[in-house]
Amino acid sequence: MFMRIDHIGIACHDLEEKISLFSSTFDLTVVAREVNEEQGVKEAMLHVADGEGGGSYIQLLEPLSPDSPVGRFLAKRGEGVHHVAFGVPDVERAMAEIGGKGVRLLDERPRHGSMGSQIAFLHPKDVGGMLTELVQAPTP
Ligand code: MC0
Repeated sequence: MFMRIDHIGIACHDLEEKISLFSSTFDLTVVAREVNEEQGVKEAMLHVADGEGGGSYIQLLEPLSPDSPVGRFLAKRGEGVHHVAFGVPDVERAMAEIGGKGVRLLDERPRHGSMGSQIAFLHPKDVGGMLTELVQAPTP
């Protein structure tokens, strides 16, 4: 079902500061930046490696407001790993398969994600406390 780890999402208070930290510490390059109003985030993707069906990335996330998923996470838990995203060939099929196993889907339909992807989230309480994202990369 999963082709690769697409990205690790990291919640932070100051996107520019964390871009500098990750770029200089790990020698990573920012390949995309976006404000995603629907998800309530300003984010940057730092390329790590290429794998089957696409790349893998560190995604840095700054909330657009305290009353958003990442804003609430920061208030409750502080900065750190917010979610793990897996690359899938077909996000709607993966949602149906995983939802059919009793895992709660946080999205009724795929939503717009980084770099033109289609994404959907699974409830962290149903998968061992890990907020999980499914990512279908855009067709080249
Ligand atoms: C909350 N919980 C988490 C969590 N966020 N557990 C693990 N990882 C996280 N990131 C836990 C809380 O501690 C709490 O457990 C329970 O889940 C309910 O959380 P809450 O405090 O009520 O917080 P809410 O209202 O924010 O709901 C959490 C939920 C929400 C995961 C349902 O954040 C959500 O729908 N997230 C999906 C969308 C999202 O995260 N978007 C931002 C990234 P206790 O035990 O205390 O009850 S957008 C993105 O990443 C895009 C741009 C992309 O990749 O392309």
